[in-house]
Amino acid sequence: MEIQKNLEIIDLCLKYKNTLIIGDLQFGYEEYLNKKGVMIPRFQTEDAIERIKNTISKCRDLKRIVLNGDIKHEFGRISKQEWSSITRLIDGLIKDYEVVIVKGNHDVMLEPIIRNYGEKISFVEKFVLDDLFIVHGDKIFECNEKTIIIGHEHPSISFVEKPGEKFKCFLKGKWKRKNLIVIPSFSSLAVGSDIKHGKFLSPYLEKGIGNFEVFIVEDKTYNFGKFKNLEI
Ligand SMILES: [Mn+2]
Repeated sequence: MEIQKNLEIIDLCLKYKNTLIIGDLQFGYEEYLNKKGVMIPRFQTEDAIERIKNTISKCRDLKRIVLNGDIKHEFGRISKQEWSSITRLIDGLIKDYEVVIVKGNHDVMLEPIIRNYGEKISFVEKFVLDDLFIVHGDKIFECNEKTIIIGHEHPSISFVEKPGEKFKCFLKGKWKRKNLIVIPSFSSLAVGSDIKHGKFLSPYLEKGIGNFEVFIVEDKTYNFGKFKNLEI
């Protein structure tokens, strides 16, 4: 589904011309939970890599992959699981694509991994693509482009009929006079924070999301219209 001209939602990602933009992967989240005593099996990396491959297979003429921050979960250190997951993913991607990693707030220690790849990868605070400005979303950057794309927020939504179930969603609205698009988290474990609670992490969303359109991703993408008009 086209969320705006030339910008298409494909599964949990956004495609613009020959570039695919992927939201927060949060690798290493299981290891972190395991350490906290939550015993869940470690399937996240397999899931994510399969899902990325599947998404890529739906895109023609792809040349570039942009990972929009929070590739890893833990702050301040790199766990074994994160190191091997990130290496496997990047090894796979750089064979066929130019890879751009936009720095997220959890990515403070990502440099040692990325350094191994030399110039094949760009590791940046922000990435400009024609009139798109891609940033993680944990802090505001000034920009001249018309459309800002962020992750960080992990938007999802639940409905009264099924209060226990959350659906990942894209959000599209305005920030100042620019278009703002929020990509859901790509992680199968971090389903996301329910946008109904009205508390937002990203400073780009501090004025609320009443006028934002909600696009839910399930078997396909569903446009649910404006958030303020939803009966939930
Ligand atoms: Mn983040």
